[in-house]
Amino acid sequence: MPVSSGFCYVFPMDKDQIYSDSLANIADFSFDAQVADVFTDMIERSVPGYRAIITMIETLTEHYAQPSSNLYDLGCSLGASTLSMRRGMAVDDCRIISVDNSDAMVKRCRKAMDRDLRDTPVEVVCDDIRNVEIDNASVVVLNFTLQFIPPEERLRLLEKIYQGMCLGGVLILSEKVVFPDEHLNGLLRDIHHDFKRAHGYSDLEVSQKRSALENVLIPETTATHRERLAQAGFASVDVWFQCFNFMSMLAVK
Ligand code: GEK
Repeated sequence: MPVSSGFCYVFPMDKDQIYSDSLANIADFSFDAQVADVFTDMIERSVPGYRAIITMIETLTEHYAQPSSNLYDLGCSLGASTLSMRRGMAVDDCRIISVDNSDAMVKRCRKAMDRDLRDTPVEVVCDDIRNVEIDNASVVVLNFTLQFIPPEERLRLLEKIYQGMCLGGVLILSEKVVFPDEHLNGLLRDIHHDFKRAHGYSDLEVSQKRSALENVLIPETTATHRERLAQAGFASVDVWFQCFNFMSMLAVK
């Protein structure tokens, strides 16, 4: 693990075994304490390209953070993106606001921020990102969070973010996606499951986790995201990263 990546020293890496035993009833997935305890291991073994995206958030912050502005990490979990923003901070007088509505995540995120020695102030807020005011924002990160918001509420959230951003600010939007072509959609879904098996998840774990997420994580096509971002007001929008059915977009105001 590269020393410069930093977050391996901040977060516990307990192994995710939540779905390893056969469950009689599979409840909807929730970001509770059990998940928060194993979250780093879970997301790294489940989301192809996760670490590359986290690393690039540092570079994008270096490029887009404006002096005396706010940066937002919406759906921050344990704060991996927040720490990347902190590492990439190259201008003065900025503040990072990190928001998550999981109490378990927020508690652990606050501890991780205390252990990190960089000095950009971070406020970790336990709230729904739909309730949080966005103001004077030069960088906004939605790293695999919008997919958990009901689709009919996504435009309103993106409009609010756009309204609260500075001119020249960037939104980094990462999402699991589906594809309009049935064959490619099936292929990329299967390849993603192969990725999970290659990272040690059993067939049972893959299938029970998929059931748990079914009504909770609603993926859309890249075209839908692109159109919605344009509708929210963003002038420049495109994909900068994709690995199988996981992608990340930049939307610049
Ligand atoms: C990372 N961005 O490591 N309001 C606030 N938080 C929410 C909401 C909501 N309405 N819905 C979901 N969350 C992180 C990874 S994980 C992605 C983000 C994943 C939070 C939820 O509690 C969880 O912590 C996070 O969004 C999604 O870069 O698990 O696939």
